[in-house]
Amino acid sequence: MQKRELVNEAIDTLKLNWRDGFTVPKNKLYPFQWNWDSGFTCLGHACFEPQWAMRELTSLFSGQWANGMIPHIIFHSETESTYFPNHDFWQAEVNPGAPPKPKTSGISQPPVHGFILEVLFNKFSDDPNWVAFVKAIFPKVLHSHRYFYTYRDPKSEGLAFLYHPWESGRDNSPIWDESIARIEIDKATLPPYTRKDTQLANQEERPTSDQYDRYVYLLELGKKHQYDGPGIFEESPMLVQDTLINAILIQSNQSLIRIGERLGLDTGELKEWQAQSTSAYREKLWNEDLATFTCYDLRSQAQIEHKEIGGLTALSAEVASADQAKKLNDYLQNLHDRGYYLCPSFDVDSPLFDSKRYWRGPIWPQMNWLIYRGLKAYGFQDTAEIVKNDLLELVSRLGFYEYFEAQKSVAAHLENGYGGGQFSWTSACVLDLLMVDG
Ligand code: 2M8
Repeated sequence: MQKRELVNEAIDTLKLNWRDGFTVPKNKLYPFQWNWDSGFTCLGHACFEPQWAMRELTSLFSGQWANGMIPHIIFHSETESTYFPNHDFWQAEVNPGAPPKPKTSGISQPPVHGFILEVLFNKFSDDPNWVAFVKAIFPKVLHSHRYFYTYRDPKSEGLAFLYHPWESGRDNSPIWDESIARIEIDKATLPPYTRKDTQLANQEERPTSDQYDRYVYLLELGKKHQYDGPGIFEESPMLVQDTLINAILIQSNQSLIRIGERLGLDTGELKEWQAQSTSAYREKLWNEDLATFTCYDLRSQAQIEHKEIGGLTALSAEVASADQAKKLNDYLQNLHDRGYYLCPSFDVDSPLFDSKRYWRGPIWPQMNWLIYRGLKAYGFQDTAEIVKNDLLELVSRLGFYEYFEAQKSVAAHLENGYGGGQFSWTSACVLDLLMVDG
């Protein structure tokens, strides 16, 4: 596909997934508004219908809880029935601070909205409507960061924990295997449920049914503690300081600090969080032997020793030191030399690598967008171009899919990507890369 065709198809896909106020990631497979998907989707709106970006964020923040949390799903429709778990399974009303409407889930996702807001603000800062919008939403984004520091960092380390794989955005990554293996599944007490995803996407590309049982167990655990109670920290078998969530938090803190300084808003709290988070991230999560950043398991009190995509987001957050960044760049160059598309979501040399199954190996478009920008920020222009061009090649050859095969030799024989087609964040990131970066 030529550039013009790619641009047109990306715009058509975003229009197709637009629901008069917000965007679904993919019709039927993901029929509601998702937290970090919405952030990336704004990048696409900004290229052809900037008003939609304002409406997208306004819709998302209409689901914000009193404690500051932006839920990972906003169920704008209560009748849509192609997704599990729906709002009635989450029962967010167990927490008195959840809004009565729209209905929401009870956990969050990587807080991308601070840095997305900065991208939008940089683009439209001459427009008084945008300045007013940024000023109005700034305290809400700030409050969503406060949620992580208040409820997810009980020892005030500057690193937020997660207790459900869905919060990480990388649902079935092998990095969670050990944590979720600690769960003892008792079918007699697990509430009955029916998955919908495997009716809409290839079963071999989705998480397994055993993993779903564990996702439901952790959802029930959260519900039991009103989704923000201290019992979660005490009881959850999964308790991890994640590389991705914390890198995104740091990246968004920095964006909010810059926005706040330009607009004369108070950034004191942000600066305190930021100072603590950046040094904790660099020291506690770096693994010298693996030459990457790793998640930290608060239950076993040890790093989760795997190379995976979350560690690379230290580049986009610009939290890596020059030496750490060079090692991450070498890692990517090596994968490129060995015939992989950049950036595989998991260590290709691990027996746990699966180039087809969801977050256990495939290429994810929004991750390439982040890592591309991170590499550029550190001056690794060549690798940045590979990361960008690999994504554009995959999309133009295989379509606007949710994720893609990582091995070039395998992808050469494929006619499509993996998961859902006509995917929103794929369209938005491609549009931004083509229209903004040329
Ligand atoms: C995937 O996760 C959802 C649960 O949130 C699912 O599998 O049902 C992940 O890829 C996640 O990162 C993404 O936000 C979501 C919607 O695209 O799908």
